[in-house]
Amino acid sequence: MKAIIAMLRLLRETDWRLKLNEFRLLCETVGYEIVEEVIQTKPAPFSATLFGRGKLEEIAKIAEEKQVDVILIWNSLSPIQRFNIEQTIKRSVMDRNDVILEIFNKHATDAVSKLQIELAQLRRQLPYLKLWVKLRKTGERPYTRAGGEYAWKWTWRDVRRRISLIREKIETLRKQKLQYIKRRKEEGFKFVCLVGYFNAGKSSLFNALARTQKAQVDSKPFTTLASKFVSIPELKNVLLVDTIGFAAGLDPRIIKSFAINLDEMRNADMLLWVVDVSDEYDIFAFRTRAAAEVLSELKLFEKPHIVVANKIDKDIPDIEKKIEFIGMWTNAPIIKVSAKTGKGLDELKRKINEFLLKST
Ligand SMILES: Nc1nc2c(ncn2[C@@H]2O[C@H](COP(=O)(O)OP(=O)(O)O)[C@@H](O)[C@H]2O)c(=O)[nH]1
Ligand SMILES: [Mg+2]
Repeated sequence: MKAIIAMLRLLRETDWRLKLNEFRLLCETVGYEIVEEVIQTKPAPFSATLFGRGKLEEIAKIAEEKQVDVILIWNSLSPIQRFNIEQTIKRSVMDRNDVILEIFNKHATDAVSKLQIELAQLRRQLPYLKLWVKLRKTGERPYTRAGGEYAWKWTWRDVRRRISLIREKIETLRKQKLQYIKRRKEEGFKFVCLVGYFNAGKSSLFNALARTQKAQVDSKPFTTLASKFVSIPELKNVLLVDTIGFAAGLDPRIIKSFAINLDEMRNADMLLWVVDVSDEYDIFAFRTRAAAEVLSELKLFEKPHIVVANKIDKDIPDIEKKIEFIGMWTNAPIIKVSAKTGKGLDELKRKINEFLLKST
């Protein structure tokens, strides 16, 4: 599928290049062939169309010439923006949240993840669908690839019904999961949950600490969706949890839809915040800030935690500056490790033990 990437860049935005590069990577992960990149710089977005009229027409022209299937927009779109852009460009439109959900969809193999993803998609679709019903001309259909398949045959009332059905199902599964955690805790187990940006190396650490291959490691983003639990040989009664990663600028409603994963983070006895310190400084800062903002929003910094500076087998430029940057968010100890070579893992295990002893 051919696609154009587009972004409305605000004048004050200095990290737009990082955002766009990461977005391109995510789009390519879904399988889109990017044929053109269009950027418009403005002091503020146009509220009804995001881009200016002229820019939209330019995108429409490129789409026509290059036979593009879909327009991938970095900015989060409001329902009216999506509607207007689709009407002008006559192509399906996806924003970064749609792209991430599409990646989730590709990687989801378990029922819980699938339900959570469907919930997130429907929740995003509902306001768009309401708007569409209001504005549509008879006989027309929305460009629904981005909005999801339901819009073709479902009214928003159907969607609402489906949402409450899924929510009930998730609630049941959620209770079961919480029961499981509670039971294990009563048996004396401690939960240690890996958190952090996608690709930081959470699944690799999970495998290295537990000497297993249970977690799938991949250079592609968001391979891990469903959580995995494993015990660590040297640490008695500890269950290590690998779960979904964070991304910059994710719609809070998407985060909320992953209630079961969030429960696991919230109910953990301690967290290991995994940070890839091998990234170039700008990218490191961009990703570390994004992860820290999620952790702070979810009040997870209030939990006992250790920062795991991963990938030290690689060249690490600006390490002191990076450590300082992490220190702006937390006073937690920072342990340098390599999930790949095993360096630093003994110290990490000692530290985990120390923390868990302190908290009992
Ligand atoms: N060189 C190096 N690469 C690593 C290390 N840990 C993870 N990786 C790589 O980083 C990528 C993402 O790893 P993964 O564990 O799937 O990250 P996750 O998304 O946080 O679970 C994979 O290509 C891993 O091989 C490490 O310590 N050193
Ligand atoms: Mg993973």
